[in-house]
Amino acid sequence: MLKSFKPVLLGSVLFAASALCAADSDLERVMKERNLSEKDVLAAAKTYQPTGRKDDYMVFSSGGQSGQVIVYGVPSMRIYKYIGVFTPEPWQGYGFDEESKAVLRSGSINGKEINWGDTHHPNFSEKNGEYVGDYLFINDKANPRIAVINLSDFETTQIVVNPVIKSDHGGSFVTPNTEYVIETSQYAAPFDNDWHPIEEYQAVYRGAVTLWKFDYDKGKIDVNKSFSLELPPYMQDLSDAGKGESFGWAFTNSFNSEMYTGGIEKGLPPMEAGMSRNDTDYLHVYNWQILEKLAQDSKNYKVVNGHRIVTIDAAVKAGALFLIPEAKSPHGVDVSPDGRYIIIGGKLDTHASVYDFKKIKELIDKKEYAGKDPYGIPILDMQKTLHGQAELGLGPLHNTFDSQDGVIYTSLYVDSQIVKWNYKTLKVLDRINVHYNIGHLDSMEGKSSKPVGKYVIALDKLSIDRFNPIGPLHPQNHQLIDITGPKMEMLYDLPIGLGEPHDVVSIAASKLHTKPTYTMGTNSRTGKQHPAMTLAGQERIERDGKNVKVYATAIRSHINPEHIEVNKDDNVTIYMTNLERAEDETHGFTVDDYDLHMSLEPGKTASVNFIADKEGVFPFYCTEFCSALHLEMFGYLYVKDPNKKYTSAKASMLKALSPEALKAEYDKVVATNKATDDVIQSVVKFLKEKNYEKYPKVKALVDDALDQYGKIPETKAKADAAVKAGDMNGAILWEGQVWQYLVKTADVGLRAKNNLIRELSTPMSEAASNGEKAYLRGGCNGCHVIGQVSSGPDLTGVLLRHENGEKWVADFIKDPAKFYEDDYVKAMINYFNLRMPNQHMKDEEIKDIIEYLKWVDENAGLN
Ligand code: CUK
Ligand code: CUA
Repeated sequence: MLKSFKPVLLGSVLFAASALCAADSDLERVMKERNLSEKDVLAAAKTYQPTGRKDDYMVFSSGGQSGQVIVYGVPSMRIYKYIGVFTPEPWQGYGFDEESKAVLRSGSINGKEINWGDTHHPNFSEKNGEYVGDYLFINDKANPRIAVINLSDFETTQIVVNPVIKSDHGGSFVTPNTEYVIETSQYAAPFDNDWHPIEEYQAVYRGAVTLWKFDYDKGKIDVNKSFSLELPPYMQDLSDAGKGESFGWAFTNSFNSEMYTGGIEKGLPPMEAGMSRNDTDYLHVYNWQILEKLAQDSKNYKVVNGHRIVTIDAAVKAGALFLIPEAKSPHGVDVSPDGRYIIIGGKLDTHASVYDFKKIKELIDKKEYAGKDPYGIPILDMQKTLHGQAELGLGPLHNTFDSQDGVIYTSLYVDSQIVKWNYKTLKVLDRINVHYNIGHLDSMEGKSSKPVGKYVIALDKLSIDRFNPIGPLHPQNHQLIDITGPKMEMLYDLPIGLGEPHDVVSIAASKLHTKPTYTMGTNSRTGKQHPAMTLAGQERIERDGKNVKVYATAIRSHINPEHIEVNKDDNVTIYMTNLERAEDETHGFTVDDYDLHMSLEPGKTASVNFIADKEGVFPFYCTEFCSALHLEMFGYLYVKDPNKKYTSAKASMLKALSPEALKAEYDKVVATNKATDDVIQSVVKFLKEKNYEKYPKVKALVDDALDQYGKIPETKAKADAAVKAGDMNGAILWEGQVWQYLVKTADVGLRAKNNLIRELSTPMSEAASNGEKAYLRGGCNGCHVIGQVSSGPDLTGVLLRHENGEKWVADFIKDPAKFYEDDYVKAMINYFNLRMPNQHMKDEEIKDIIEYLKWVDENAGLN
């Protein structure tokens, strides 16, 4: 097996240039030890991201019963974030600070707080049916709601509650220019909130599709401009918006054309039997552009709970609503990228049905109907609208598309397979087993009007035997499949340890434009400046009767104020602004025992509010390990009962230091500060000489460093004043604070310097870059550290050290043993007590390494 392995690897990207004996044998050994086949290693090579390498696609997965959204990368399948959406998420402070609570609580239903959600279908904002990485929408099936997530910071900014339906499933689907977000009911129920017995099912219970109007510039659903369309109680299911040819239309499945109502407890056959009795159910076809107009005239709609519902009658009269029979109890409905075909998974049928919108439109235009349903909705003939059916296997559920014309992938729930087929020719092309019981699937940007394909992700419901056991509740399994070849290839299993995701959407990473930090004082949930933004020097505590407002700041590494004193039962609000401007310098904030938390990314202002109903002393602290003095970043909340008498204990137990000892300590701090400042000055000199202002990223870091540095004079003055006043204790503490600022300045300053060096170094030629790779592959860096003497000599300037240096170095690498008796080399061997080994480099590699060393020399001045 290993024999045949070599040529495969030689041809592969990973090892193309290598072919070093050492590398091959290491690889073979690891493969043997870990029992990996060639295919495994190839799959690893297709998914592995070396440290620092970023993913090509970002995947947004519904979090199922966790009520959140899970974000991971492709091809690495590394998880990046869990976005709090319908459920509190403490890390982000979601549901624990006031700003996010305002969002979460706007999802309360009829006054009841809802703290969980069943998220099913995420979707991106679209332009011309193509994904735009500005917003993500997701539905909550259990408590019919839609959430808006702003993709500039991956935060949930809005939740709207559906005023008329009681559960949803066909959401959140987006029309091609994000005009509307579609939400369709699942289980029919009365629109109003009154009691209606099941006998009134056909008369009063209803389904509906709600068209939520999206205001793109505001990034918000406009509730007042949104409306619904009344539908019969057929148990509507998944939906999709038309595009291209079918622009303006939308399609929704259903599974209870029987209008069966169950009653197992009364001895009646269960729902599942009654609702799968008919051979066909109904595909709902409706035109949102016509409905939009109908919703402007009150004779076309009724108002329930303050929301407009266009009636079935009005829609039918205006030619905006039709039904087409579809094979019984279908599930997924997906419109092809060009909008011409509508593909429906059979679920209880082994077929997928392909409807041709052209044919549908013709029948509509000719008003050629096969009949009417009991609600007067015209029915179009199934056979006359079908392009055809393809026999795929057991339990076809969902579809996703490829970049190749006509190619579609369909999940088979019962067969645990993905079928690749062509919806135009109706031919099956390939199938692959997945593990197990797949629901949705998604190719890259697979449901947009321009699918990329490349990979398919299979969302498997079951994962038995795939992963280490973690108890009876198993993770879901998201499998990554390579679809670039004629045969699908399994690459990777990702256990999802948070809820049962139903669907994912994926987008090219380059289409996401996230902000690195917030503009100072931003309320991240509104995107606007927070009215309580507090800048350095504005920290204060304001009291108005029982209301206490604390305007606080956080910056490495202190919270200001550090002591907050309130009375029992005061209504306390702490507004906090993170004054940091550097990326990734997040602070968190909590008050012990009060069930509060906020996450403060750089520039953010957030707040916590609580009734100080418990007397005592409560530490508050920064919850992110933000600096070497993070543990010191804390303070105390004192809650005092104003009606109680307290006895005081002895104030201090420490003996005072002698004046000499104090002086010695003071001198030591001052000397340390001087030394630290020297380091800073050398960095500053380097930065200035190299015109750091020209590089925005470096400039941001330097600005941040100077922020810290700028606080020194004021602090130093306090130290000097303390010396003058004879308060050596105070002087030592203030000088200590000066040191804090110096250290933070140095920390950020050095980061700026490293950044600048990267900016300034001349770009590597291809040869030099290959040379660096060969250098690293050969393990040269094990002994030689560039810019530094290590267990071998520094190679900076090595080409200049010898006459005819390039040739000398090349010969030396080729056959070091030849030089062992050479005077210079002998001296080196003695000094380092090591001999340069023969790394069996090929001539081409040696040539490249020389190029690399030239590049090192060119940039030597930057160290
Ligand atoms: S649904 Cu769950 S597998 Cu909500 Cu799209 Cu089909
Ligand atoms: Cu700020 Cu830890």
